[in-house]
Amino acid sequence: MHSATHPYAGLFIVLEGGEGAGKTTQMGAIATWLEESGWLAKLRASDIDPPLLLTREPGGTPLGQGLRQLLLHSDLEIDPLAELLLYAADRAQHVATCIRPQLQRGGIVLCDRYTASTVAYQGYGRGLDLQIIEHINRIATGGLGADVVLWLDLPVGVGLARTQQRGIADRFEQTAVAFHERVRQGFMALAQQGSDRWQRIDAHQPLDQVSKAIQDCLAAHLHRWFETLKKRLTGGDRDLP
Ligand code: T5A
Repeated sequence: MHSATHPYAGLFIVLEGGEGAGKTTQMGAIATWLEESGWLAKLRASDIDPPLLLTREPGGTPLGQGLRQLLLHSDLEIDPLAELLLYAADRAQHVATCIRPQLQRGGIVLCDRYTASTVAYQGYGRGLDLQIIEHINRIATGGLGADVVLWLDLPVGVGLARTQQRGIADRFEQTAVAFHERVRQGFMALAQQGSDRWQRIDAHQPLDQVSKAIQDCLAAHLHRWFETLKKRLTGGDRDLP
């Protein structure tokens, strides 16, 4: 069944997880698989252009790139509430100018982090009130939720060790391990809230096994979604409401 988390014809897939979980790596692998397995060709044949939007938070828009620089790579002291609102500003711009238009076109959005990251990092990690976060997430997104959330889960120490091999650490990678343990608890709590849109992927496996688990999960979603999309296109309501 096509999810009721947004009214548009497109498919919204989000990758979530802690530091070094492999999201960026798997985004590329998913894009290649979508091309090679013919899904993007099917969308092009239906005049959906572009068929796939690869994006991320923070930083999926020109405004977001400036915010990302402030949030992750500046020496400025940022109060937790100000941090929350900066992520929300990044998201509001991203949804309005990138995500919603792509879903209205009937295309696929593949996004590295979304609202769950705010719950996990600013809520469980920083300790901000979860109801306030939920409210701000709703304002920033206009209620637009993902159809599929792939949570790449692995032990905190393993993820941080992967990022440390890269050299220079950003603001969050420098934060204490206890913070990242709380973040993982946050993702776990969201996954346990029972939404069938959430799928835990064991990210502590070799790359190709992680990719295979993701593909198995997405294949089922894509088949169901494409059947619905075809009906909508035939009925001419791709852009509605
Ligand atoms: N944030 C974000 C908030 O606090 N609130 C919010 O609302 C939002 C949206 C974003 C930061 O902002 C925070 C969370 C983050 O701290 P970012 O740079 O986008 O910053 O950080 P990450 O999303 O964490 O990106 P990372 O690059 O750190 O992690 P990835 O993308 O999950 O991992 P990836 O693919 O870069 O892989 C890391 C390394 O591991 C290797 C890769 O080759 C790479 O070297 N690797 C593996 N090695 C072995 N086995 C595997 N299976 C591997 N998969 C990847």
